Amino acid sequence: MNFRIDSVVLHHVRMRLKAPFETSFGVELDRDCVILEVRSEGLTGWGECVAGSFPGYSYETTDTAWHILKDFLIPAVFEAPLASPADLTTRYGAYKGHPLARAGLELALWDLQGLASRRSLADILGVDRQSVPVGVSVGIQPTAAVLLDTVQAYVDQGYPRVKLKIKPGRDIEEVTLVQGAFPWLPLQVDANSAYSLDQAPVFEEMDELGLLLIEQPLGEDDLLDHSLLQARLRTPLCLDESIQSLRHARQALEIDACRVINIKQARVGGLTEAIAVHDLCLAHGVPVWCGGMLETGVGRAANLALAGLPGFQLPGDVSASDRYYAQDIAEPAFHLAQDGTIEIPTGPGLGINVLKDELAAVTLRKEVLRM
Ligand code: SMG
Ligand code: MG
Repeated sequence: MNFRIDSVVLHHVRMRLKAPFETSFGVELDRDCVILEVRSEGLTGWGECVAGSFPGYSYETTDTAWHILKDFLIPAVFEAPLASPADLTTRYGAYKGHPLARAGLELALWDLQGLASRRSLADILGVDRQSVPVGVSVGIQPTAAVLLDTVQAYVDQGYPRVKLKIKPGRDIEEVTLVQGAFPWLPLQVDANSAYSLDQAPVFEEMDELGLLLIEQPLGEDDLLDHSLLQARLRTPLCLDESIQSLRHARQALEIDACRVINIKQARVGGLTEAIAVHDLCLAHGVPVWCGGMLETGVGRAANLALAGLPGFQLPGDVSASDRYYAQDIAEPAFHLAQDGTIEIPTGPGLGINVLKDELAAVTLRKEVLRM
């Protein structure tokens, strides 16, 4: 199959979150991202680049991604037809970094491939599940009372596992509080790299709480320190920011820097690399789960399909659409079922329909790039 890419429309969107989302690196009230509309021979594929408004989670921002897409990656796809989404890796050639920008464009090509072949993304990936178990990620809350109310509300909605965001000074006490109130609830924490190895005693104390996992406690470039920390704990460490490629995953497993991996297709530069990380972990018996970047319905559809692969053994941060936005830019909305799962879309490609009016309503700037 050959794709000749005729044009790409970039949309910088800003969507108001239902509630502010606070992590160790800052608070987000709005979610910025770039929506990509890629036209190829009468078909339109959609992608989402999850780089946000400030370099908190990643060095990439919506503006850097826009620049990289417009000036380098998109011109590279205009050069000649592509045989498959995986072809992008060679097409990008010597360009370094910017995985979030790459992944956004790659996603639109997967959508196109599905549309052209009338197959769902899940089907193309060889997924045989109909739905995937999900959890919810709870940001740092203003007070203990609000934290308990927030968790209660998600539990009432049926989320079977909760992730708590932590940072120095806002950790053990809050986790203990939630655990005391919901002793049966599977809990995990995410520090977004806010600690250093000399704070290991915090995690040794946390080790007693029987958490599912501790996500990204140390720096993104601290693989070695994660392995030193893991050696002091029974609770599995899970890496997020540190794993930006298959090579990182292999090296992390080799030095026991983590025992679980959070896979985000965006963070590793696209679905192709995400599948490679999944396959490596599956071969090593290392459980993975699907991370989230507060995606719109576009990115969420891809996450649901990816999370259907057999190595995804833990609930993902792929919550229902109504966890995030009052009005999404794509339909259908994804709903939490009574058994704590969300259905994987079955329509061709991503299986979604982008709502042009809703998209226009949240678009700050738009640019059409032609071959
Ligand atoms: O999409 O539900 C979601 C958010 C999940 O906590 C979440 N993501 O480090 O894992 C993580 C954070 C990054 C969010 S930055 C916008
Ligand atoms: Mg994380």
